[in-house]
Amino acid sequence: MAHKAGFVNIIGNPNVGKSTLMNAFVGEKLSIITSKAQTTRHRILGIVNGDDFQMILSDTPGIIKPAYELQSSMMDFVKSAFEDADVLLYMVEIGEKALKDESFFKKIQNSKIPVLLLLNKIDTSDQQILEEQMQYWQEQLPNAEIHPISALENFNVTEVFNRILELLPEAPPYYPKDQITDKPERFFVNETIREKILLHYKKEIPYSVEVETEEFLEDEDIIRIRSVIMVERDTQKGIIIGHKGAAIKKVGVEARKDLEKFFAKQVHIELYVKVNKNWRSNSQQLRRFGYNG
Ligand SMILES: Nc1nc2c(ncn2[C@@H]2O[C@H](COP(=O)(O)OP(=O)(O)OP(=O)(O)O)[C@@H](O)[C@H]2O)c(=O)[nH]1
Ligand SMILES: [Mg+2]
Repeated sequence: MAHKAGFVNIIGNPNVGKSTLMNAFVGEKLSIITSKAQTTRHRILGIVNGDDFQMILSDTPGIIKPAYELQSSMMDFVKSAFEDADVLLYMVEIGEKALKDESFFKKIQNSKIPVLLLLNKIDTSDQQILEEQMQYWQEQLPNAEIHPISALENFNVTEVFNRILELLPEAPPYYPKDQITDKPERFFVNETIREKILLHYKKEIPYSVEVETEEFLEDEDIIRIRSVIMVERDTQKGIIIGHKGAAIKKVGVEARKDLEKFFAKQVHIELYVKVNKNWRSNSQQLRRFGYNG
């Protein structure tokens, strides 16, 4: 049988469940997930390999109207995902209307490649609402094939996966068959720490934070990590650290637990906080952190 391979790019509004779905397909927690919008900031590849196929999924940031340079870079990742897709997965959640950014929506409507509209979170809905929603989206996007799913509860996920396989073009693999992502180990350390910050801090704090791992030393039975939590202003530094260091300690403990699972090895993490004034609007800093800038 001929080998199939292609890029399957997941796009949609913030918080609809894009990262949850990619992790479900890959079977690994490659992307962090929280109930806050703009959890994902990068384009992250998740590669599913089979004997006769390679499905290269892309998780992308939720589509927003950018207000500062970091967000513009995030939207550049989304744009790039339109450019190389062989199959587009447009994810919406129950109850939502069209994309906040109309130009992106037009691109989906005029797409020349197959579009699967994934109506997610149907576990929160009933049959009548579901039917109304299916009809609504069919009218909005007559070119799309609609699949109701629950990425969280794994409902219809395998069926969608098999449908994507059918749509993949014949091609040789793009990546080595034992590779499951394009991102280095340090990226997952940074993201895991950022996830704990999204979970434990309020308001603008998570959005003002970037994490950089300065040291990643792997021994036979332990990985020693030192990471910097970067904030935009002095006042935020104190908030991250918390009373007697309790808040940052909690971040470290929880991140360590996740990373021990991820790397299947004992992990030691040292965290500290640095002020990097207005890094979100500084193209040089953004490039350093892996954004196009
Ligand atoms: N009830 C329900 N919740 C879901 C489902 N899929 C995802 N969620 C929840 O929705 C929230 C957002 O999920 P994410 O996967 O982070 O969403 P995202 O689209 O990647 O979000 P951004 O990266 O911010 O754009 C999390 O709290 C998930 O647990 C689902 O099928 N049902
Ligand atoms: Mg995400």
